[in-house]
Amino acid sequence: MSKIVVIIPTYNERETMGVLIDELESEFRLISKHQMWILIVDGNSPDGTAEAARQKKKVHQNINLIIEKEKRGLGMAYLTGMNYAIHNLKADAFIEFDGDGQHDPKDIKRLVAELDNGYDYVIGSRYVAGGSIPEEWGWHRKFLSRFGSLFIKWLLHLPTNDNTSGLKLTRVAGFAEKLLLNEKEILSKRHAYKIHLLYEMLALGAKTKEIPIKFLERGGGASKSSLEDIIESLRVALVLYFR
Ligand SMILES: Nc1nc2c(ncn2[C@@H]2O[C@H](COP(=O)(O)OP(=O)(O)O)[C@@H](O)[C@H]2O)c(=O)[nH]1
Ligand SMILES: [Mg+2]
Repeated sequence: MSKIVVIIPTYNERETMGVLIDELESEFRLISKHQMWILIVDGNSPDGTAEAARQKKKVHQNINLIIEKEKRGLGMAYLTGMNYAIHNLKADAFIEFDGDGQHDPKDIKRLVAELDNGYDYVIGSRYVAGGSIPEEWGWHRKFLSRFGSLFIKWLLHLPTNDNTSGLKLTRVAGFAEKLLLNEKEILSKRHAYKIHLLYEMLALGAKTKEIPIKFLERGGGASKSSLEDIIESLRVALVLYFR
């Protein structure tokens, strides 16, 4: 029996919060082998996301809620969640999961199944056979996402195909516990932290598997990623290359 914590960063995701937690809780019932937990890291959303989470916390005992002082970037929210999962919740593994409806709660049990199969790092991949990005995306967005992953793969000689995926499972013992999960060491406070941690996990020799996922359209609300995140991703990839 492992303790697995699903970390969900949120900023103005009130529209999806309640339904998402309900769906996750019902999926958890299918995973009887493990103890499943939810950890929401809210960036002090003005829209009442934390309040929606608090309502669900009253009903379910496996929900933790951290409210940051302010929105500090996706990477900062995840680092806060990861450190809390490792040190306070004593998690055996954690899952990075978006709070906007783009990740499918049904994929959780597929990630966990690969942990059971002995993998240390399981990536929900949009760019392996069976995976996909939203049909609705414009061609430029599709191109940037696909080309970005390919460029990172080529530059850093990575074995993985989706190098900016936001849905993944990480084993703590021997892996996450060795990552330098702090503001000083991480190369990006925003979305690009993902490239840095992926690189570090592979360098640690994590047994890695990509499983196909369908990346969905947002359930509501608005994206917080921007052109800055694309530039930042390029910067992080280049820093890793020159190291
Ligand atoms: N706490 C916190 N959550 C964030 C921040 N930026 C994004 N998020 C959340 O992280 C998840 C992924 O962000 P999103 O903007 O959808 O990224 P995209 O899918 O790459 O456009 C969503 O649930 C966001 O609400 C932040 O600075 N702080
Ligand atoms: Mg999103």
